[in-house]
Amino acid sequence: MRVQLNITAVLSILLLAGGLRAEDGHRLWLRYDQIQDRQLLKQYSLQVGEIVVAGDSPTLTAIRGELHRGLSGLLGQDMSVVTNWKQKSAVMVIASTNSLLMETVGLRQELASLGDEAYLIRSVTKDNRLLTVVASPTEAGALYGAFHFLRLLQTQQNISNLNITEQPKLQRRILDHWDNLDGTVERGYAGKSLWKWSELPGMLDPRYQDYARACASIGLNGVVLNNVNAKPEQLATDNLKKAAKLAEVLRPYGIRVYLTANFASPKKLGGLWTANPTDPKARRWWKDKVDEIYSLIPDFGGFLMKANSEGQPGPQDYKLTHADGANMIAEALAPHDGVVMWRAFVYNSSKVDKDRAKRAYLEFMPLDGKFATNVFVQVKNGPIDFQPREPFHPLFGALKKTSVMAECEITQENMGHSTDIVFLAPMWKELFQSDTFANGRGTTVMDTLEASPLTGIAGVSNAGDDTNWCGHDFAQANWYAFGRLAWGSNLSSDQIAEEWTRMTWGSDAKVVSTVEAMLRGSWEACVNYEMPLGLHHIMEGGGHYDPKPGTLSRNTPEYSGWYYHKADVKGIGFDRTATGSDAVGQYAPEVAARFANLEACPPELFLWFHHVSWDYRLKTGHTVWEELCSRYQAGVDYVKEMQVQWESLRGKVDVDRFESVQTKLEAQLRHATNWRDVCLRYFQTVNHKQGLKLLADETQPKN
Ligand code: GCW
Repeated sequence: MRVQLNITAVLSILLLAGGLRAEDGHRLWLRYDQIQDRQLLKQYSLQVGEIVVAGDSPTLTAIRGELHRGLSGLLGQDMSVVTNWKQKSAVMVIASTNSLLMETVGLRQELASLGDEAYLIRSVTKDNRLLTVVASPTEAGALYGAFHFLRLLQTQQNISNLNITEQPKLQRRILDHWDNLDGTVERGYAGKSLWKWSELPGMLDPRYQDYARACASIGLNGVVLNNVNAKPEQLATDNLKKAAKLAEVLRPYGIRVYLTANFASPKKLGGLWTANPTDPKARRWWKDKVDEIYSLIPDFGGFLMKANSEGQPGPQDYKLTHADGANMIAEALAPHDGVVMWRAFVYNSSKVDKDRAKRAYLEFMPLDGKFATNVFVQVKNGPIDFQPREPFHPLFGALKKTSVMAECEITQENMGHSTDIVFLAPMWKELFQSDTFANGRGTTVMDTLEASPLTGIAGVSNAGDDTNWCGHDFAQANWYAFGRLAWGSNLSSDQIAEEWTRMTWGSDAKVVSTVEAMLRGSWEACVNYEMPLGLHHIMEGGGHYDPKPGTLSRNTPEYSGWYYHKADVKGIGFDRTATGSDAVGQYAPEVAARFANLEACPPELFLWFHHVSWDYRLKTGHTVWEELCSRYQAGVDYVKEMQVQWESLRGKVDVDRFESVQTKLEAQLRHATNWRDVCLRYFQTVNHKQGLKLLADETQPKN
């Protein structure tokens, strides 16, 4: 034991000497370790000079704290923050259009033209001194600007001639937590909930503030604290007081708190006999409850609601519409400027719907224009349910008179939980760039979100109370990427990956290029080893981790693999063209024509839209069966390649995180191989095809 301790101690000293301190991932991308490049370090120290942050408020205190912590760490010396400029080189933060400092640097006019949360970062020379001005009309914008400035140093950019103007494209950039009051997290794979409801409001976990810092650093400005499968008690006074305490910690970081609400709350919590929106007592109940919330949380954002979906109560229980339900809640929130985010995630049993992909459009299109002005309809990225790859949801661009926000899933419910490395930025980019043809060619999903009267986007969080927040050190990249993309950044996935890698793993050239390369194709790899060519929903029904392609449940076919792939001896795929369910008909004609046409349909979505013979020859030159086999194999090969890549970083990243990622990669390989084998074997029992040369011998499906 003694010897072991000594070895550990020696090892830590060696690691420290080599610049690799022990890491546990809890600092996320805000590590602020000293810059190793000596020349750059010297240059930055001269350029930064002193830090000037004038004024006093909780947000300005947060800015001061972050700049002090960040710059002291990066520059390896205690960087004091002052309130007055002393004619030295300085980083100067200004959070108002009226400050005297603004006059000094001559940016007042430009600043006045910027919107809320926007900021600029400018290099200005004054009296022969370099000033780096981070300025915004709002404190929140100044905070984002300060984080941006820190990021420039973290990613080792040139800071001598800065001319940056940033403005978010979407107003509400929210993380949805599917966290329950008992501390469990639905589809959470990183420990328990971050929110310690049993300790609140008396005790405040220091991680709340770190969470706020992380979110603010990537421009997120809202958090839904609790699960969309909402318990009425969440709105009980005691719990609201706890939520108010969390709101207090998050507020200085520009983050507003939202809650989910159970539609039946007036009954289940309020003791009324009905929650019917036409009942004045039910309406009154919501008004009173909302007033109470605002008395505790003055900047409360509003409610996220899952209604008449997967067994949750809703207005249809009273033969009323989603609009009737949403508008009742919206009416209560309107005087306080709160919003309702009403989810469009609805589907029925297969007795009603032969294709569940169509349900949301069928229910929500007739309601276009009927929602109150403070209601969003929150639409999942695709029409089924957070599958590894889906076409964009047909409601994007179709709802013309309704505010629409997008819902993405950061937590890897269907993509290997916190075991697999799956970098989701390319998936979200594909979504945002999809052409809806809503106003002619070139109206992307992001364009439709931006054009919405209220604008917003939500991501289902992957953070829990694990030390490294996300379970997998690489899963932090998805939280990071979501924030950067929600802001509306035009960065490519590669650029986001590079930023994150430099901030999280360091700027060693080999580390940067290797991690970036691993991330780059990891989503496509997961699609390939789980559900390639447009296959979807063939996972097992509980945990959504393993494959289960072969089931067909009599009572709930919509939860069975077969419902989605319809494989038989002749062919495979879901016919969603006019000869089938005609789900393509829900898209703009140009999009529908592309998806419906066998030649034009992208191979990645082929079996989503078409049922074809196993021998149908694709543009790739392979038959469908050959293509399936080769894609499953390519997915597995990618994981093997990531193992080799990671191994090449041994000694270049800290031991703890190195080993943890290595172990996870081994599990990912088992996971990927299992998917490939189970799926190909199953399909082979159906199509009776011979094994293929395309697959390596060990993996060849046997007849
Ligand atoms: O995909 C399903 C998940 C449920 C989730 C639901 C939803 C919160 O399996 O766990 O419930 O989607 O989005 O409402």
